[in-house]
Amino acid sequence: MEYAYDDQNIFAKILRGEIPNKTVYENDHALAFEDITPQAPVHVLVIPKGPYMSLDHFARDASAEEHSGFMQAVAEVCRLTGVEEGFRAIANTRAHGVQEVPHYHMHILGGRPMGRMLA
Ligand code: IU
Repeated sequence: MEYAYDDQNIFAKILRGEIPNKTVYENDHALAFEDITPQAPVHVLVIPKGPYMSLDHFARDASAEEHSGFMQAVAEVCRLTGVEEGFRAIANTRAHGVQEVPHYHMHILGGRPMGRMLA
């Protein structure tokens, strides 16, 4: 499952500071920022700082420290946005998953009840 990471994708540019973002939380291995087109009162994207295109690439290739840093960012986003009543985490993946930006990102959606959704 080899892949070519496109370092000109928009999230790579955000990570390099070439494009501004509304940061919610950042650590050594992950950045969390507000989605530019929010689909819910809380809509935050959590991305790793490493060059991973999709969830399965990150799961396979990232180090323990990167995994830990990413999940710490998820936890901080949940704490900071106050989604105690629940939320939805989504990782759209490549063509069938309708992934638009080819840098792995986890959507955290909350602040209202989500609709039932499997596909
Ligand atoms: P995807 O289908 O999971 O790849 O969704 C990409 C998300 O990135 C989508 O919700 C966009 O609104 C969001 N986004 C963004 O926050 N900032 C941007 O500059 C761009 C897309 I382009």
